[in-house]
Amino acid sequence: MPQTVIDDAFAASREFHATPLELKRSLKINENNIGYLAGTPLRGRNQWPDGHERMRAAMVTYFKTMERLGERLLPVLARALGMPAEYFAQFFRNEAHINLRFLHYPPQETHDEEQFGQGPHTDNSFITMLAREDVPGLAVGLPNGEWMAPPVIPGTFLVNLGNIMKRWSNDRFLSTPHGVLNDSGKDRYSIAFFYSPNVDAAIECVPTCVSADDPARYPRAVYRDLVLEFYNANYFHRKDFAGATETAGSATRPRP
Ligand SMILES: O=C(O)CCC(=O)C(=O)O
Repeated sequence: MPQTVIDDAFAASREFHATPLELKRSLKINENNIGYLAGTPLRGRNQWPDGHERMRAAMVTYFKTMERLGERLLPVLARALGMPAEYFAQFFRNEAHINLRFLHYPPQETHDEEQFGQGPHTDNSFITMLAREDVPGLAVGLPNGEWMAPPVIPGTFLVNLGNIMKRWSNDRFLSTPHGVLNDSGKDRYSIAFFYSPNVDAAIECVPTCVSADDPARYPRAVYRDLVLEFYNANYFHRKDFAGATETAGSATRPRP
């Protein structure tokens, strides 16, 4: 991943977040989290502001470059679970489900410890690749319940495993609780690339993670249904919003 693609994407994100509030409001997140196309849930067109062509191009280039990176990670993750290298590719073919989120956390003026930039949660993706700059704020939850601030290592992404990986691996790989509290006094930007299978993929615990002693904890499920369930549980703007569920396994303040 060339550093210029990342730098241009951060510049594009700053450009977007600096546009007037009315313009951003006109692109309000919708029922599909991106928009509907031909009535098919989770297949949608992005919403773009008029003008800002360079911004749009930088974001699209970033998206496409990250998608190739995601595809290259699939064999590594399959082998890590003892499966043939090509195993996961079939589930990501003909459009993986990808959300790219350009995040802006203004400095928090409050010292209220419950006032998060993003509350503790796990992602619903297969994996999430996070680009960060040198402004702290992210904390990840460790299995012992402590929170740590992962250092920003130049030239790297932070990779969080998501709930789909947890499900597919029958809990051998857990999804990472994380949250953001920007008390740095500066604006913080990050870019989260949520990489998940095709919405029609049937997710079933992989055979290497299931045995007589360790039976499957999850039934076979179509990824689209899992996403819609997650959106309805977690996003207020969904018409079927059912009320927040605990997604992080812990609701404690992330403490770097
Ligand atoms: O901004 C960050 O560092 C984390 C982003 C994040 O947790 C998310 O979007 O799920």
